[in-house]
Amino acid sequence: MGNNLTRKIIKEHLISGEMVPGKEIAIRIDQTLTQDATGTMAYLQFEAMGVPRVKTRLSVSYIDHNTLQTGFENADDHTFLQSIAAKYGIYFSRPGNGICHQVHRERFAVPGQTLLGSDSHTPTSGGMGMLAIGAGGLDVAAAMAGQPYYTRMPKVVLIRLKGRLGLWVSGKDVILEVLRRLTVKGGVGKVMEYGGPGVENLSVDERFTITNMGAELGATTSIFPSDERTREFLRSQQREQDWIQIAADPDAEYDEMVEIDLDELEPLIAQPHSPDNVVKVKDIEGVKVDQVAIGSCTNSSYKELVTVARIMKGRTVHPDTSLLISPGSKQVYEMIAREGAAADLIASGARMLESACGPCIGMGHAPRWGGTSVRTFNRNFPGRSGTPNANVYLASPEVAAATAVFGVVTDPRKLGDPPAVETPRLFHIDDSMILPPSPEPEKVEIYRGPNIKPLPMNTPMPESVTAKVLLSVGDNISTDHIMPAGAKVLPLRSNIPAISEHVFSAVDPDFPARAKAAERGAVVGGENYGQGSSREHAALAPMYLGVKAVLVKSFARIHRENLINFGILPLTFVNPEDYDKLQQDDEIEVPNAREALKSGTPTVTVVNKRTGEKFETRHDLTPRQIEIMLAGGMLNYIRQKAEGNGGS
Ligand code: MIC
Ligand code: SF4
Repeated sequence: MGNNLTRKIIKEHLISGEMVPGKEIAIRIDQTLTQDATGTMAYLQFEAMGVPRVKTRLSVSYIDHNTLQTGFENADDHTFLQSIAAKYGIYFSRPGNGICHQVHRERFAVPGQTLLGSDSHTPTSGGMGMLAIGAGGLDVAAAMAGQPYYTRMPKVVLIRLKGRLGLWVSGKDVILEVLRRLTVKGGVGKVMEYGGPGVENLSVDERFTITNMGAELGATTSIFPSDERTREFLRSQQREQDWIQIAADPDAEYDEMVEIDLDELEPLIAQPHSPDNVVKVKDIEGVKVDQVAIGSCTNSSYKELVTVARIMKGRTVHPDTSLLISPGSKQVYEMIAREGAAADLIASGARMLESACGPCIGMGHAPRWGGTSVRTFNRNFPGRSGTPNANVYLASPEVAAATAVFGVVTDPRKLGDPPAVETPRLFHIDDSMILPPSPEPEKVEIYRGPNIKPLPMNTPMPESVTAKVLLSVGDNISTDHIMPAGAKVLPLRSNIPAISEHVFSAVDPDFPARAKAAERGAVVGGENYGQGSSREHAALAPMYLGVKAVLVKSFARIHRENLINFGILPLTFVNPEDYDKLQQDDEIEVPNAREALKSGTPTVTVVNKRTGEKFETRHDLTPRQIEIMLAGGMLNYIRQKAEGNGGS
């Protein structure tokens, strides 16, 4: 039996471990990317590792999230990041150059290589046959220091595509259909590998939309083969030399298979408040919409924005709606400006934003109180838009544009024939906003603004772990619930003491005070706890507040890895009913936790001291992760190892 594409790339990069689903593997990382909201922590951690220059083939630091600059903090972080990049051998994509995933796929992604990024949408580059994985900043820092990336060997799911998309149906509808069928936890522990005869009918841009939003399935990553269309794309970016053909063997084996007939898809839309709450647009037509936002790393290609411009041409945005456009990269922005499409958008009343994440992460342009926003983005978790009670829908640029015209959710098929827009044969290439690292790194001084506070450290795990239950939450809690982003909180990403005051703020504003009073806390949750962003602040800030353990029915992958990296015990209930036996303020204990972890059994017993009840939980830590937990997190573990080596 032949190999699938995922296994081929993993095999080529395997450093240790067995390629058996669920077992820990270590893979070599060729490229890394960071963005400014996770990057400051990642580089502080990289500095702490004492490595003079990155050891990857390529590392890029992007400025794209924190660009609102309502105070000095963001700009200080940008200067810090620019100096770090110059000193340590990292390319620096300046603010204004675009969103990391859009720029990376345009200028850097390479088929067959591996990419680790401190952002959960890093899998976007999988659209051209790269194995691209999102992780916490500490894992990315370790990769820059030359360490392999440790993760569990995923199962590989074949998403077999056949047929061809109809008029007004796009890549966004493909991934919304996958989400509708598999749900936001359907991809946990899996790679979604696209194949079948329908692949060649999808443009590379459509593939990027699909791999981008594969993050919403909780998947480790998503990947397409690299074929002739990939070659054309790379040629149009003047990078044909980076192309290789890479695909699954014709007789490749998969762990699971899903089949999608592209001919049968219709325009789809995800309703509030989850990306898998998907229905046909025609079934909810007429919902009044206050705001339409087009852009983000999911749907910002040249072709999409020109299509939107053609729809808006000669029309005015509906009086009850506001239209926002945030092009994903300078390349796209400059080209739609030169082509005239940007002028048509401006003439229609669209509000042109800079090339950055912007409203996608609540950096400005929050909808009105209780308002409705239709966005081409990838997430619609409660509060993420910056308005706690806004209703956010996710759809394609075509649906969004039709909605902006009529002021209500609209099926674009109503507009007649779609505009004929071609993908350019040659993009405008200008890398002048990407700064190469300094040839004289010893002369580079690192700039540190007053908002950059030292990284807090955890303490080694005590013999028995005791904690007070601070909060019990339900299923699908996202990192936007645990550690919100948005214009108020994002500037604090480099200041853990300050940002920790916002942990769970939308769920329970008293959480930080209660956690500090308890000194040792625990959080109880349902299924898929920690879905969404890769932000390690959702582990680091609770750790700072004294959280020692999180007990849930199941975890999202990146968040669980982040908890381990910062020494917080991630426990899952062996019997999910035990979830109901824990209440806020209960005192719990994991007696002899150190011994239990060292003994190698995957379970530990938890005692509820209020009721005296005992129940079993799984930690499922690998031997390496057990060492990390005992040391009180990855940085302590690395230090201990370094001291151990130094002493011997
Ligand atoms: C997001 O889309 O949630 C973000 C903001 O890009 C995050 C990263 C972050 O929180 O900084 C992500 O997806 O990982
Ligand atoms: Fe930026 Fe939104 Fe993409 Fe995250 S999902 S990288 S916030 S555009």
